[in-house]
Amino acid sequence: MKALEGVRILDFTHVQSGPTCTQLLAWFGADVIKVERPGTGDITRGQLRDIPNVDSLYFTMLNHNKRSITLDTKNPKGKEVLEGLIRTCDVLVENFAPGVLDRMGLTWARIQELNPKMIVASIKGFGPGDYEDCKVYENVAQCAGGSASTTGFRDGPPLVTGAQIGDSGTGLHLALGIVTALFHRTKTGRGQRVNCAMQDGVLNLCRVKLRDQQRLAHGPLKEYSQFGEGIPFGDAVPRAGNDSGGGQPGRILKCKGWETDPNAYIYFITQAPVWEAICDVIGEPEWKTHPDYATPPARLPRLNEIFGRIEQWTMTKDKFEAMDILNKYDIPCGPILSMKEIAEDKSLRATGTVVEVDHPTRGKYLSVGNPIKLSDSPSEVVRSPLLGEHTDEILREVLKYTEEQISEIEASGATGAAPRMAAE
Ligand code: CAO
Repeated sequence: MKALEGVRILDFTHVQSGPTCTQLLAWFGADVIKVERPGTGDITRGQLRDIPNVDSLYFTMLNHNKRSITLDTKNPKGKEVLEGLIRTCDVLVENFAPGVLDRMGLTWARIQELNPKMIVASIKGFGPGDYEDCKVYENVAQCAGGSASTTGFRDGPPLVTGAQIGDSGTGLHLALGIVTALFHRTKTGRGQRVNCAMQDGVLNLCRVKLRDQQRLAHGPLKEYSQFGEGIPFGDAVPRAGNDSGGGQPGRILKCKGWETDPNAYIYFITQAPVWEAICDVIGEPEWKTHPDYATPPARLPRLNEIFGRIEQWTMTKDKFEAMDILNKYDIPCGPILSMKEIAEDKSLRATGTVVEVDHPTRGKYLSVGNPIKLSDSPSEVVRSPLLGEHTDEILREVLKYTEEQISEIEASGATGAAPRMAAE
């Protein structure tokens, strides 16, 4: 039995943030029913397409293990079906723009009237305040949540990161909120609202930078390379390049082949307890006792020189050779892996973190499986649904509609045209 078996989710999500959340719940065994607009469905089905007329990887990689029903919720019959689903589901998850759910007539009061046990989980760009009505995408959240101003190099512009901390990050936060509300409901018998703002989610992931903002009031941030370079700090946390965000200084260093391979680099951390081993490996044994290098505070103003010397050593090894040598001494380090290397990584395949999925119109593709491993409830990745693939099944099995009722709904246009089939 899967951990969330028996939990039914009305998935009213689209694009990335909400679908990330409901995909996780589906992997844990929840029955996730994705409601999509007839004809187009989730807009990502057609975005960034690599194969004509086939659901994009953007969509397929975010919507595994779900069922799809097409429903025009602005059609009276469609609304009726939607309300039927609200009565039978445990959780409604949505990430529409602010006000959309209310405009559909689905206010919190109406939902509670239909199903007092229902949990309503929402993602918006911002929480209540000046920007509460704004539509938001990933990079807006990264910028407003403190990530962009603290990412990049000091002498360059703010940078967004490829990690989707605004979308997928907030989806993860929401999933935790939902299971927490489900747990709470076992005691209270009542549903509640779960709200996650993308700005808040990003800020939560940038918490160490708010830490540094406050440390600035008490002096320079000595672990930032700009300290050793003698460059004064301003009144806000600066961009720190590849400096480590923790108390153990670290940098990205070149490895053999860096001139031609953009990923021939290693992240190297000069953790204090292994300093002596580092000195031996790089051929500077006298640094173990030299007052300028022997202690962490003495090293802080000299980080550029120290990492420059370590880099002279890493440039003589490829990143995997360097890893093998450094790991023998427990020196924390990590290769810069390209997506190609990750896609081919045997361990990630073996654990199901990278999985090959077969899709009726696309064929085989790679996806990221569930990164959260439960020993008693392993996740199996099932291909994403075709648009409206389960419309009939849901009307019949979940809502218990008769053939006559189904024909009536179909005739009203509420469910749109028949689903696209594999052969078409
Ligand atoms: N049947 C009929 N109408 C439907 C429907 C259905 N099945 N599903 C959606 N709609 C309608 C909605 O009712 C809404 O109509 P109105 O504006 O007339 O009320 C409309 O579709 C569009 O909804 P939207 O405003 O949410 O969509 P958008 O493409 O304009 O905006 C986005 C997209 C992401 C910017 C916005 O939804 C948003 O800000 N969401 C919250 C933040 C968020 O999650 N951002 C992350 C996006 S990437 O993961």
